[in-house]
Parts: sequence; C-alpha cells; structure tokens
Amino acid sequence: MMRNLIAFTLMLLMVIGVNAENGHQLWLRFDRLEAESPVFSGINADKSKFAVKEFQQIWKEKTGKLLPVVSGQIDNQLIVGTRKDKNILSLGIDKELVRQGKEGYVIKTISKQNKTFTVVASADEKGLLYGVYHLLRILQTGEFNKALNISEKPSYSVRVLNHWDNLDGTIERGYAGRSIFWRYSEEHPTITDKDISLWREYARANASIGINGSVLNNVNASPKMLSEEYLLKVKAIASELRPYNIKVYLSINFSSPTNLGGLKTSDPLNPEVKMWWAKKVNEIYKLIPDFGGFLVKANSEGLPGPQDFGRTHADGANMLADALKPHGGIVMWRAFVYDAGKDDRAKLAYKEFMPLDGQFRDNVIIQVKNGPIDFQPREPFSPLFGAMKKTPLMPEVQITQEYLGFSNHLVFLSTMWEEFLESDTYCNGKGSTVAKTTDGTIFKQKLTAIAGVANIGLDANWCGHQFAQANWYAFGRLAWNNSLTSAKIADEWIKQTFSSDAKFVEPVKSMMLESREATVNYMMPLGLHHLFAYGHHYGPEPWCDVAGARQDWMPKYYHNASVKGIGFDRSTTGSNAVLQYFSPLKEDFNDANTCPDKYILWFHFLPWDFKMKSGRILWDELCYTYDKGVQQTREFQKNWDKAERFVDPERFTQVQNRLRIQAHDAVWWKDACLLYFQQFSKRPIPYDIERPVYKLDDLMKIKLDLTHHN
Ligand code: BDP
Repeated sequence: MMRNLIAFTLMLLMVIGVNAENGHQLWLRFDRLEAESPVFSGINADKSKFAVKEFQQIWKEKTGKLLPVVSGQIDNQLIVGTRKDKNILSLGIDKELVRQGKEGYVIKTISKQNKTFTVVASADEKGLLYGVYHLLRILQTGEFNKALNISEKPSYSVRVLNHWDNLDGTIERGYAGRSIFWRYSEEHPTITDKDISLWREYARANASIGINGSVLNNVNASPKMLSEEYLLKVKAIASELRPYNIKVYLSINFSSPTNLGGLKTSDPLNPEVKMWWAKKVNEIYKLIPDFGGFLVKANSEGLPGPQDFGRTHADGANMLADALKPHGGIVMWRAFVYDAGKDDRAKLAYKEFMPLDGQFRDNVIIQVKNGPIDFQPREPFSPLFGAMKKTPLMPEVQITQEYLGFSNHLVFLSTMWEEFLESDTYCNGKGSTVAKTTDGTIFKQKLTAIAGVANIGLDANWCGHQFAQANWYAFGRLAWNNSLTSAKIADEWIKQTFSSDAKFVEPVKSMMLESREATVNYMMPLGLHHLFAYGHHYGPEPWCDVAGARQDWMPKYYHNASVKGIGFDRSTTGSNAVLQYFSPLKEDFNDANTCPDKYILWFHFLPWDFKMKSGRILWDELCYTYDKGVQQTREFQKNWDKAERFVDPERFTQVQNRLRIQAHDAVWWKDACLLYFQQFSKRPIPYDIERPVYKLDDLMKIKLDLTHHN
C-alpha cells in the first residue's frame, strides 16, 4: 500500500513536473489563436511552402486542427503566397511586393464583391515566413483587424546573433547554462535528437522576430573551429537553421593557418596563407553552400591579427574577404581594439580605424560596439558611427548581461539600444542618427548589418531570467525595424509571453521601461563606468587594484576619485576624446555646463561641490541618484507582487526571487560606491536618504562565488 502511494506520488510529481511552466516556450505561445480561430474560414495557399507549413503547424498545435485549405473565393479567407503564386498574381499588388525586397512582405485586407480576404504576400519565400509570423503575432497581441495595410522590410540585411560559445560547451559571459551547440564529448561530434529539436526551436524563435544569422562560436575563437570534425557539426546545425532563413557564420582565429594548418606564418599577404584560406573556404562551402562568412576579433585583447606581421586591419580583412567573395560570403571585422599606444582607451578604436576608411573590400563590414569602451550600463555612442563614411559599420550590442547583473537582474535593454540607435551623430547635419548612418539611409552602403551577443544557453527558459527573453526578443525586433519604440516592443512581448490583460501589461511594461535607468542609477550613474569587480563584472569594486594588471582594466582608471573630485576628463583640458565627435556634440560634451548629466563624469573630472543642473552639488546628486536606483528596485518588487494573479506560480516565483536579489544587490552597489567615494568627498550622505547598511571594510572583503550567480 505504502509502496503504491509513493509510486503514485512520484508519478504525479513527474506529470506536474512535465507540465510545469518553465518559460521554454518563450513568446511563441499563441494561446489566443483558439479564441481567434473563427477569424478565418480557410487558407488559400500552396501547402508545400515552408511558411505555409509553419503556419499550419502552429495553428494545429494551438487549436487542435489545421485551417481548411480552400481555393474558391470564400469570405474571411486567408490568402498566403509569393508574387509567383496564382492566388497572389490576381491581386494586382506585384509592384508593391517587389518594392519590399526578398525579405519583406505585405499583410492586407482586401474586399471584393462583399467578401473580405486577409492576404499575406511577398516577393520571395523568405519574406513570406516573416509575414506569417507577423500575422500570428498580431493575432496573439490583439492587433488583428479587418482593415490591415501593413508593409514591412528589414532595416538591416544581416541580423545576426553572436554566440560566445566555446567548443567545450562553456559560454564566455553566458549566464543561462551551457552551449546549445557545443559540448565536451569523448566521441565528439555527437548529435542527438534532442540537439536537433532544440536547434529547430531556436531557429523558429529567431525567425519569428526576424533574425537571419547565427555566429556559432566565441569571438575568442579556437583554431579547431575550422577543423573538419567541427565543420561537419556546423553543417548539421546549418541544415536545421536553413529552412528558417538563418545562415550560419563562424568566428575565426587569425592564426589558424599556423595553428591548424601547420604553416610557418599567418601573414595575410603571404601567398601560401592566402591559398590556405581560399582552400579552407572552399571546403566550408562544399559542406554549407549558403555559409554566411566570418566574424573576426584580431589584435584585440591579446588575440593574433595582421598587425603581428606589420600589416593593417584592412590587409587582414581583405585577404579573408577575397577568399569568401566568390561564394558570396562576408567578413565582419571587429573594431574592439585598445592596444594602440598609451592614450585614453575610449579613443583607440577611432584612432586605429579612421585612417583605414575606404580601404576595405565591399564584402567587409566593421563591427563596432555601441559605446567606445565596452558594453557598460551607459556609454555615449562610439564616435566611429558617422565618422567612417566610406566603410560600412555594423552596430554590436550585448544581449547577455555581462555588465548588467547577469541573469539575476531584470533589465530591459531595449531602451539602451533605442537610446543608442537614436543618438544623433550630426555627421550629416541634424538627424544623422546612428540608425541612419548604419542602415543605408545616409551612406547608401550595400551591406548593412547588426549584431547582438546572445544570452542563450541550455537553461529550460533559454536565458536564465524570464525577463532576459525580452532582450533576445527586443534585439530581433530592433534589427528588423530600428525605429520601433521600446514601449511597443515591451507591449508585444508581454502580451505574447504572459498576458494581454491591461491590468498586468501596463505596470509590467512601465517596470521594464524603467529598469535599465534604474540599473544605471544603482550601479554607475552620471557617466561613471567600469566600477566592476576585476574577475566577474557582477558586483562593485571601485577600490579594485590588482597588482601588475592592465591599468585600463582597473576601475580607478575610469573614476579617478580623489579629494579633488571624480570623473574622467575627456574634454579639451584632458584626453581630447570629445574631438572625435561632430559639432555641436563636441562643444556640448566639452563644457560641463552643457554636457548632459548622464554623461557628465564620462567627459569631465569635477570637484565634489560642482553645481549640477538640479542645483545640488555633485556629491549630493550622486547620493540621491544611487538611492533612487535602490528605491526603483523596491518598486519593481511591489509591482511584481501585485501581478501575481496574472502569472503562473513557477514564473511568478522565479521572477520574484530574482527581484529580491536585484534589490539586495542595488543596496550593495549603493553602499560600496558611496562609502568608498565618501572617503574622498568627505561629506555626509544627505540625511533624508537611507543610511548604509553595510560597512565598507566588509564589502571590500567580498569575493564572489560565481557558481551561485550563474
Ligand atoms: C568584453 C568581455 C570579453 C570579450 C570582449 C570582446 O569581457 O569576455 O571577449 O568583450 O567583446 O566585454 O571581445
């Protein structure tokens, strides 16, 4: 009896366990389709098309049956097809479809003889897939109606995730488990059915938001990546991603000819080296005919590159570009370099790349991080945007939260990327936003692209934090349409992922929209940057001083706090970094009285009693801003607790627990930074804000156990 009871309980637990909500479905729930299904009387489409199959499969999964296929003209019919299909030809929208390009589409309501049709049409099958997902999205978010007139095409032609996955399955700066592509295995490369279904789910999720490329391995690339053994696995991954219009790309190690090929040199101008790459590229294309190309981190943070042989970045990039060109491949060459002599780190990429403007082949694009330093919670945009006029640049943003609380903190990064994309470079007069300098609007470049460093791992919910999924989602949506607002993106994501109930959507949306600013407030407000612990970039260590380490990896290099004040002088009295920006930005940034508060300590070293725009002195402003960040995280907790009745218990509790960690960490940040800086400011923390709850000495002893935070 007892044994039976135990067995029964175990079984019950297993069943509950299997059905428990773990977030794995992402935003692809489509649970409103059932309610909406009477919307269509049937589908008029060529069943053999992948987009149509995908639509029907989702429809069946959610409503229990396929949408009936019809051919005559029936009211409320859904018509899906490309311009070559009969059902579309008769509609007279051909010109419009051609205008949208291969990846674009239209969704329209057409009325004829008292009958209404919803049409999803495109020039090419690629666009059709995106059109179908758009339709599913608006059905799910309640935006579907009988008067649709949507035409869409992507802002960038290459919209790529950069996975920093190592071949042993670990992920550099990954906080959601191990790699979905690689793992250590004695009998490498083994591919299981589970891998394949996960890759398909991954591909569907990406395609549903418009991502069309995946770089499968870390920018700190192992030469082994290009060995036959691993290329065969890349081939297998590529074949699962291909139907979803996703190309694979690889990060390469510049010294592969030596380290993998056994050549004596990897000098890009050496004929044998060129030959080695050409052969390697041929081998890749034999396996993967639609291979996308290479991502290259060279002469950066100790990695090999063309400069090791007295050559330039252009020499290196062009050599690879020549090998890829006959196959249609591209080179994404990173500008994340800061080794060129002793100067302000924020200036170095510009100094190294500007002289090379115009020297790159037309299948090379330079990948530039959003800010001039390194994915900090807030940076001004990199001055390379707008400045390199003869070379296409692609923005690189970091979806994984290396510097924003890992997968413990709820930080909706869309507002950061929106701020960046909307930043005016003034390169071509007012309105020359970063978005417009990179998407072909201003410079008319043929090749346009954008990259996001992925936050995806083997965790059941893919991203560690349920709300980190929103960052994957937002990256895809902004890559597709770089003028979308974060409010719109958050709205869509919440409705698809959780609930459409306005009582849930509105407060959760405002929490998301505020979350990045809150994080800046409790971590490093007013333009402060890189106050992170040396080893892990999670917690604060403004005091950090590792003997013998690079100065530009030390927080002190950036904050310069002393009794005289705090900040980095990048004005004309300091490093002159302001001069890398166009007028009137350089003048605005150069004067502490006109420099926006959010960048003030980025560009200026200021005395503690500097009078801020608010009328407060700098020290007080700093204290109030840190405190504000803490209060904001407390509000997030309250907000979420109130939302309990709208959310399944599993996801509710997980988010609740992490908000608790975030609120705790915010106090840690505030106390650590204020108590440390107070030693120099020698002023009281304003008496109307919370007193520190920690002692500086204790905080300085913290050595983080990272496994806890992963
Ligand atoms: C830094 C990361 C490091 C990366 C590097 C990069 O700390 O792990 O390798 O960026 O982008 O932010 O290459």
